[in-house]
Amino acid sequence: MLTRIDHIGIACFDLDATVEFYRATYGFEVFHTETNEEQGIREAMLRINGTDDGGASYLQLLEPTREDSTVAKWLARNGEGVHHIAFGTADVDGEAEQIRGKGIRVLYDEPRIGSMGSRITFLHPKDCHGVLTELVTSAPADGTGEGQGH
Ligand code: MC0
Repeated sequence: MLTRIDHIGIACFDLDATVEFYRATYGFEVFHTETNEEQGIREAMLRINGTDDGGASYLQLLEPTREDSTVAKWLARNGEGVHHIAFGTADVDGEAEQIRGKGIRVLYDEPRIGSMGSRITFLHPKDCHGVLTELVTSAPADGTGEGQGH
């Protein structure tokens, strides 16, 4: 079951300037930053709100770290903007399996490591009405109660 919007991924050219925009305009503060070399991005997670299940939703600001990354390619073609949405689930493996069974392309055979130690996979945007869609099981430490048994 998909239980929440985990985050909205926003591609940007200058992470620090974009973080400052969200701070100055809306008062959102950086909750976490990291670089994910496999995905070719540097990111800032802005925590937007807590949810009834103890989880949270984030804005994920993404700056590419290399020219051959998916985000760099997307920015070159589209400019800055919403890059993907991510749904939270306690069972990313099971969800991916079920969705694959519906004929939708799941991009990874096995979930990979995402932000804050989460486990993630992606669905092809061409099979999702133009939206690159991510499935996320958070690491247990983030308070969502997800990630148990992984
Ligand atoms: C590409 N397309 C998109 C899109 N990216 N459509 C909507 N949203 C996007 N973000 C469209 C293109 O416009 C093109 O359409 C078609 O898909 C093929 O795109 P391409 O770039 O030419 O082709 P590929 O196959 O090289 O790449 C597309 C693909 C790739 C979705 C497979 O971007 C991918 O593997 N993405 C998943 C990984 C990712 O995005 N990582 C960065 C975030 P036309 O009509 O021109 O054919 S990492 C992250 O977010 C982690 C850290 C986390 O959350 O924890």
